[in-house]
Amino acid sequence: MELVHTTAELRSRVCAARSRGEIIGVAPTMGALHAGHQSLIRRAREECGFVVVTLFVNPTQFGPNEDLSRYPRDLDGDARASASAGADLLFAPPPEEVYPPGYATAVTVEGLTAGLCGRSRPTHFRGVATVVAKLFNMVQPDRAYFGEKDYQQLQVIRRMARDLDFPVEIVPCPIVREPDGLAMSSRNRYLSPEERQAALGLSQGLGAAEALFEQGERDAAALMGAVRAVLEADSLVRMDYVELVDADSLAPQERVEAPALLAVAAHVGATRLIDNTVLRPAPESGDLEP
Ligand code: PAJ
Repeated sequence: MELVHTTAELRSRVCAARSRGEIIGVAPTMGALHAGHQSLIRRAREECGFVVVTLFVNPTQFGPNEDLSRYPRDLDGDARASASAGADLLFAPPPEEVYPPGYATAVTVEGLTAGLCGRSRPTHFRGVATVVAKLFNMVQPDRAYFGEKDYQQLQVIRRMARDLDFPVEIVPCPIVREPDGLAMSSRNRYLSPEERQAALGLSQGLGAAEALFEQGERDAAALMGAVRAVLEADSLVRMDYVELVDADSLAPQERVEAPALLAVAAHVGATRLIDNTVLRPAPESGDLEP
């Protein structure tokens, strides 16, 4: 695997691969790579002839009081993790390569960004959409791999790619979890042992709601209440939101009648974590008739 820092080097490697007839895949990341990121890289390796991992801690998607300055950075570890998952190229640009002096352009996706994480992080998705648009133009991938862990981000990027005619297929990848259920996240390394234990409330709350759903519960308030009850039981956890929304439009729902996203965000100590699950009602038995 090769490591490059400039767009010119990146372009020359990608052009060479494309002229060999390879399909180009990309997994955009902010580094501090874990098995969740590696699942995206492995999937790209299976489906593409040339796999690019991008590593850029994007300042524009962090709010003023968020964790930009202390976000974990480990280029050597990330290079090893990318290579072992099968990447061909790691692109790690410095900030001025992405945002040169005088930079003045942004991409805004309306609607999908208003609720869920957009409510408490009002400038976040504008930063994400802008940098992902730029990364798509820099890499010019055929396929781009994103995790369902950041479900709203995935929907925002799908919408942007469609709206702006990026010739890229967005490939969603399932959430990778620790053995006890905690969704893997670069931010998990901020957690003290007590907070790490408390953080289990997110996946356990979602699990409680999933169990109710399996028993036939379709009422959003009851399903969200099951998640809240678990989170409120732990004093180290401060809930940001629990919401049940349509899995495509992200519009709030009162009942689960089509695939619905049950999403949670909470602060555990000073660390903000998110998790989600998609609840899929079985088709009406009539739908199964030939
Ligand atoms: P980052 O948080 O580093 O995540 C990079 C990618 O890995 C995202 O698509 C994310 O959904 C995926 N991912 C993270 N944890 C995962 C897990 N436990 N299971 C499956 N996939 C997981 O998301 C970003 O960076 C940035 O916003 C970015 C898209 C790179 C733009 O800056």
